[in-house]
Amino acid sequence: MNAITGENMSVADEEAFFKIIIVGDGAVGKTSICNHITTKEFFSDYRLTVGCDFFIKKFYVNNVSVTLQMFDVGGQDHFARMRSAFAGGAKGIFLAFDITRRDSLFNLVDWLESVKDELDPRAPKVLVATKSDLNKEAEIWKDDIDGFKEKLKVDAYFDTSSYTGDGVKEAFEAMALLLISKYDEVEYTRSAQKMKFLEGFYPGFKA
Ligand SMILES: Nc1nc2c(ncn2[C@@H]2O[C@H](COP(=O)(O)OP(=O)(O)OP(=O)(O)O)[C@@H](O)[C@H]2O)c(=O)[nH]1
Ligand SMILES: [Mg+2]
Repeated sequence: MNAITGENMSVADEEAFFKIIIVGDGAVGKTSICNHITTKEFFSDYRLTVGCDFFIKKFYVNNVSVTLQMFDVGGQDHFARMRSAFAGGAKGIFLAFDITRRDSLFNLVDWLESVKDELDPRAPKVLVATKSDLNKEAEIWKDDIDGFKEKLKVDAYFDTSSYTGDGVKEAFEAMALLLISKYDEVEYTRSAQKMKFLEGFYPGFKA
């Protein structure tokens, strides 16, 4: 039993917990993908994210329970100054672009640049193409995407649609797997993260 938190540490130790961020231009479908993975709801009207939205979802990969805390950063320009603040301490990043808007892929270079100093250097990068149900209106071709996979040095790529649900679960499960493979177990358990937090409040604190 931990004296300060009053919790049985051995229970919390079995769970992984990561903060991740999802970035990309306004209206590419970042909030929609988070809505799909958490509640399966789809809203056809556009409700722009003011500042940042927060979602939480638990996955089971390789017998590990992985909780992802998702920071869904508003993509419209007027929120640009807040971006790096929301990215602080993120352990992984989704880079999202809309297949019907060519600029949204090219702008991911700037998006990554604007948050990269706040990310853990090991943070997995998962590139997601959104709105695959609208592929008749696509403005982006496979060669463009292959070029950006290299340029952004992404760890994985998925075609997704929050409307049909295609590829969404796969993208999040891949992120969860990448996270547990890139970080040491001692870093990602809830208890380890709580210890770090407590050390900040009680200098010299030891479990
Ligand atoms: N057809 C289709 N429309 C989608 C899909 N994903 C999102 N949309 C639509 O695209 C619009 C923008 O979606 P959002 O999820 O709000 O976009 P966002 O990236 O969160 O936008 P910001 O919060 O401004 O950064 C909405 O009208 C959604 O219904 C999809 O997979 N297919
Ligand atoms: Mg949004």
